[in-house]
Amino acid sequence: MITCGRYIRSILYLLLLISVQFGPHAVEGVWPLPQAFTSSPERYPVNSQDFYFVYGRQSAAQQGCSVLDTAFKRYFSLIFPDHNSGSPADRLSWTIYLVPFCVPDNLSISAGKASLNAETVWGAVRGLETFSQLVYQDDFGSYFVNKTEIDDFPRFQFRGILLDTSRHFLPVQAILKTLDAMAYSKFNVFHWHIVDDPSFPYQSSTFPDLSSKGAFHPMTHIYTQSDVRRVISYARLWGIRVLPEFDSPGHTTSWGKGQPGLLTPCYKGGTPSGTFGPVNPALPSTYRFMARLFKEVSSVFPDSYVHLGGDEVDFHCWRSNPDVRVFMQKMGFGGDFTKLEAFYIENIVNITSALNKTSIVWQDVFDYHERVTFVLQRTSLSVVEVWRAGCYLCEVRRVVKAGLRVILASPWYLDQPGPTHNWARYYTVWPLAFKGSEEQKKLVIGGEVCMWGEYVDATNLTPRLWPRASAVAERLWSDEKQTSSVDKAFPRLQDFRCKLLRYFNLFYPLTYLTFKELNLMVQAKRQDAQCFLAMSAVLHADVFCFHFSSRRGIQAEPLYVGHCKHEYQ
Ligand code: CP6
Repeated sequence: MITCGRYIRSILYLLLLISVQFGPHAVEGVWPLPQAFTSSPERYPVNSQDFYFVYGRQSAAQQGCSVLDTAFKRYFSLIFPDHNSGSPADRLSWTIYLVPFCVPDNLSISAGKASLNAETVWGAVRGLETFSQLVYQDDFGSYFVNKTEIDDFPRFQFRGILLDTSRHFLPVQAILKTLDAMAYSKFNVFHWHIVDDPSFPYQSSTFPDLSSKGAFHPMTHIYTQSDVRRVISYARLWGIRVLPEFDSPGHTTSWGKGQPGLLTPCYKGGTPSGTFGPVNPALPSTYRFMARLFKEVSSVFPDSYVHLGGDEVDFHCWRSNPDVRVFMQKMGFGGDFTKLEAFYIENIVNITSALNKTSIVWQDVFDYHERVTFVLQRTSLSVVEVWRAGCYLCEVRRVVKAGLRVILASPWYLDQPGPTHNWARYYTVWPLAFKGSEEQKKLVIGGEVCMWGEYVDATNLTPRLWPRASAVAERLWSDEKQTSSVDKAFPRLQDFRCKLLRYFNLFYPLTYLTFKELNLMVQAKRQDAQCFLAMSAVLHADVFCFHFSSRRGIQAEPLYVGHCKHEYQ
């Protein structure tokens, strides 16, 4: 059996029944926009009864390639949600051959057959997504696909979404749903900010007390080892990598309960105040603990990257602690706590690189000290994630000048709702608009949507992410010149939102409301969801629905109201 390696080339044939008719240019409905395409009004009916996904004669991938076997079943159901005669599994016929030559990633649909050439199974999964978006139904429910030729590849290799499962616990189901939606927009990295100050939901096999004492609930609000495996294997089938973040030395309050002695005791007036600060960088036991934790993390999470955090370290507590100050003197750091932070991160980077992991850090680590920059360059493997507001492209430029790779997050904080944070704001970001050489620009490996969890839980995650995150997806996938106009993108995004609703196959009462219903709700001054309409020059119509969130009162969700065929099914 040939397994699905990264470099296996595959050719799939998507067999269609032929009879030529004419219909709309469906390629306009593909989101994110492919790099190159031609489409024609010539259209072919697609009938679920005689539609087959087949491995190509010369394909290196074959039945038994779990990624593509499951992708076939999944996309069959997504394309034909109403197909009910026999399970798709029974209907697929398989023909498997080896590809002896290199083919570009290409999707072509012409009379009689659609074929998809991809260099890797992941490329094939993206191509299946594109194909599924090309199929549409007419007013009578019949399926069609237009004659189309597409060559496609992503602009950036890192297209991530961060979910924060510490501020609010997100049930595994909510994560899996997000992974589905990520695949629809061709995101390929799930950055799992799994633990932080408020709670430690990761159930460590080495240190079970971390979650039994540090989670919101020791049984229900945790991710067991099998939960984590499930998320990773589910993500893999969608071609999504799972990048775990164990953020330290700050953002670790919740670790303290299950690991006494790890955090720095803060002092007030010469005596311990009873509160704790960041991880204690002055104790050898800290590094023994972190080495054991990362040893576990590196075997549980198979990705070659790990996120070490390193952001927002508050020096007050370190400064108040006499033992930390003695350590500073001993190390010759003087009163410069950035050197202490640098020393700490250097040790953690050494621990993770000994485990063959490439580390990613928040920009603070880069900013703090040249010494750290030196270490990161020496390992020459690290990536800096730029998150601070302000002149973020200035920061990107500084980082690439130092020869390090960059992930851009600053302009894409989708946890912030409100009228100013609309999709167009996220769409009109130009990640490479800084002065630099071609080589330096290549160091920008991609970007990331951050969904911090202070005001987000499973009830509002989906509407806060989609369709706004899709705007970022197009910026990270598509050619910038072809996608620079918000006005041109708007009808395509409206169309894609309808596809998302159909895909989700969920009933979101708020997203399904019509203008009339919303007006009625406003007039009725409904307490649970006071919605009002806002006309926007760019968007024609944005609807902002206000929820009472669990923490800090009212939050606004910008939604896009337009009529979707599937709305009331
Ligand atoms: N949590 C962690 C956060 C943030 C960061 N790290 C954050 C800071 C400022 C804003 C949004 C999020 N909530 N661990 C910074 C990377 Cl505006």
